[in-house]
Amino acid sequence: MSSNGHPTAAPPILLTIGGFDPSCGAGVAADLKTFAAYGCYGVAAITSLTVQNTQGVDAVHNTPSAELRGQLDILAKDCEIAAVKIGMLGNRGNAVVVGEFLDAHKIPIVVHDPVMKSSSGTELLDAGGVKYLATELLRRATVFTPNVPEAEALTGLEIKDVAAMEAAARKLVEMGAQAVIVKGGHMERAVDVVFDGSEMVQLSGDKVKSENMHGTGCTFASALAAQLAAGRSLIEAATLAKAYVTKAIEKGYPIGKGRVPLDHFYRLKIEALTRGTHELPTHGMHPAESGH
Ligand code: PXL
Repeated sequence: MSSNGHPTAAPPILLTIGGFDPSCGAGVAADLKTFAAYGCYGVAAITSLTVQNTQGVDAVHNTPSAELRGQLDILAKDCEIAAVKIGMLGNRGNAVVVGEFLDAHKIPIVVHDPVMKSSSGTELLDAGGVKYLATELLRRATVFTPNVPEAEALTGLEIKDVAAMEAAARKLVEMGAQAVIVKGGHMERAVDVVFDGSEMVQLSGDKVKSENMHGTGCTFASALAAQLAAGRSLIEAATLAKAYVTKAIEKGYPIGKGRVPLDHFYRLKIEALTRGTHELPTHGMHPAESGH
C-alpha cells in the first residue's frame, strides 16, 4: 500500500529540469519519453519555452526564476524524487534556482547534461549561466555529461581525439564533478569516455546516422538517470544508456522537414501480425451483461 492508501505503489519518480521543444525531439519531452520507456514516472520543471520545430529554433523565452522555483518547490513538497536530470537552463538566474534546489533537497542522483547551444547554433545558456555551471553546479552533479563542444567550453581545452576527451574528463573532475561522461557523438568514432574520479573507461558504440538527429544528448542523460535510479553502477548504466540511445537513433523516423527525433519506444513496437491472427487486448475487460 502506498503512502496515500492507493493499492499500487509508484515506480521511481524522476524529475527533469529543462526546456520545452514544441516538436518534442529534445528537451523535457524527450526526457519524459525516455523515463516512460524505462518504466519510471517522469515529472518536469520548465526552465524555458523555446519556439522551434525540426528545422530550427526561432525564439527562446526563459521562465522567470520565481516561477521555476515555484515548479520545483511544489513538486518536491509532494513527491519523493529518486533522481533528477538537468538539461537546458537558459540563464544564470535559473541555474542559481536549480543550485539552491539541489542544496535544499539532497536528491541522491543528479545527472547534469550541460546544454549550451542547439545544434542549429542558438544559445540555450547565457554566459553568466555557463560560469555558474562551471563554478557551482558542476560539483552538485553525481554525473556530468558534456558533449565535446561543451567540454571544450568548460575546460578551455581543445578536443580533437579520445586522449583529449580523457584529459577534459579529468579536468572536469578536478573542477568538482563527481563523475564525468564526455560524449563523442560529434567525433569520427562514437566513443564516450567515462571517468568516476579513479577509473577511466572508453565506451565505443556503432556510429549510426546521428548527424541529423535531435535529442540524442537529452535521451542519453535521461536513460542514464533511469538506470542509476534502478541501482546500476555508473559504467553499467552508461553502457546500457548508450545502447538504448544508439538503437533509438537507428529506429528514429522523420516527423517534419528538418532533424529527426529518436524512437524512444522502439522496444514496444509490435511486429506485423502473421497468418491473419488478430490479437485483441482483453485484460481488465469483462463480457458485456446480456439484457438490462
Ligand atoms: O539538445 C539540446 C536541447 C535541450 N533542450 C532543449 C532544446 C535543445 C536543442 O535544441 O531545444 C529545449
